Amino acid sequence: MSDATVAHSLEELERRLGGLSLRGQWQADANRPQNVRKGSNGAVHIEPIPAGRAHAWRWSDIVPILQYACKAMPESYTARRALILHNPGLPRGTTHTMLSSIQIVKPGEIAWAHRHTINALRFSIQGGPKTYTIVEGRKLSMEPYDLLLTPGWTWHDHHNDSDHDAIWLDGLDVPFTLALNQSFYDELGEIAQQPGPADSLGPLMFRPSPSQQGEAMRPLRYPWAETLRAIEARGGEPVDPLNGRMVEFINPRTGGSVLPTLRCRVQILPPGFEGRLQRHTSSTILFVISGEGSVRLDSGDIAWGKHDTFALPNWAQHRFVNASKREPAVLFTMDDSPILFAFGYYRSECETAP
Ligand code: 1HN
Repeated sequence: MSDATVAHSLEELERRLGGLSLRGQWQADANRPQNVRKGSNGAVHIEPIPAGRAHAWRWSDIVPILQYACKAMPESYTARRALILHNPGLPRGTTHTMLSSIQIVKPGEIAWAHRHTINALRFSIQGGPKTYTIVEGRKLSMEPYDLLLTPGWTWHDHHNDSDHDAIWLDGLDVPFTLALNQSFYDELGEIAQQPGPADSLGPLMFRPSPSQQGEAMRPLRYPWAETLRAIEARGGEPVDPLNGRMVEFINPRTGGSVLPTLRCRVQILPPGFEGRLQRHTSSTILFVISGEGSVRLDSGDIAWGKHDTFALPNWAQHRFVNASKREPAVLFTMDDSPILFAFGYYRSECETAP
């Protein structure tokens, strides 16, 4: 019997494709979760389902478990004593692109020197002039609410020469870098780098990694005192109905985000603020510096207070609310929008004015 006389079925086609390491476009990702909507003319419209869950990690839960971790794991230099804020709706990470952890370094401890292609930052919570990170030989002190950068492939080790526990929020592009399969990691082989003098944007004492020559001349520490000054200088500007007031940390060399993958900002919600409903394709991790409020989502309200951290998935509808009529709420935020801007993926929507 010639092939032309045999019935041609889709089932048989797909079976044959499979045997040839081929796949029909119509078969691709058929089981992938996504929002599919049909227009009145039957046309199909697809958009993402938010990746992972909106979730808050309470400072009141974090502090005792950090103390427990110090007892259960006495030396921080065997590894980073960092508790990862694991999104309950994801296989890894705090959002699908970013990972945050809360790290504690006890008095006298050193978290030893390493480097990785993963971009990282720290937002200091508890620290002082004797708590510092050495990044490419530059000694960066960690006072409360200072922002410190360890751009990809820069050596970094953390030190606590004070007599108080040092605690900070880490922020890294771990899930994004792993998804691209670009994770390289080196240990220095010594506990710490030889530091230069305290960082003042002065001459660099440690020879930078070749790929980081350009990073040598940029600030890697954004002291809170200066951030506060920038916030105060912007105090008279109109309040954005979505986000309140936003002050962005920028890389002065490029005018862009502080890290190639992560944008950092401080968000101020004035007393009584109730933001418009909005969503965007970037995901965000927010840390509460001061104040109390909530983020209202389709799934309900998530309340937050001082030093809580929360994750906001991409494309999740939300509005920001400051619960206080008297005090502003001040949040440190990091998001993955630079990745989306770079490739033209960034989109946002908001409720129009009432
Ligand atoms: C890391 O290198 C640090 O250097 C902190 O302090 C947290 C979480 C995942 C992967 C690497 C650090 C981290 C991390």
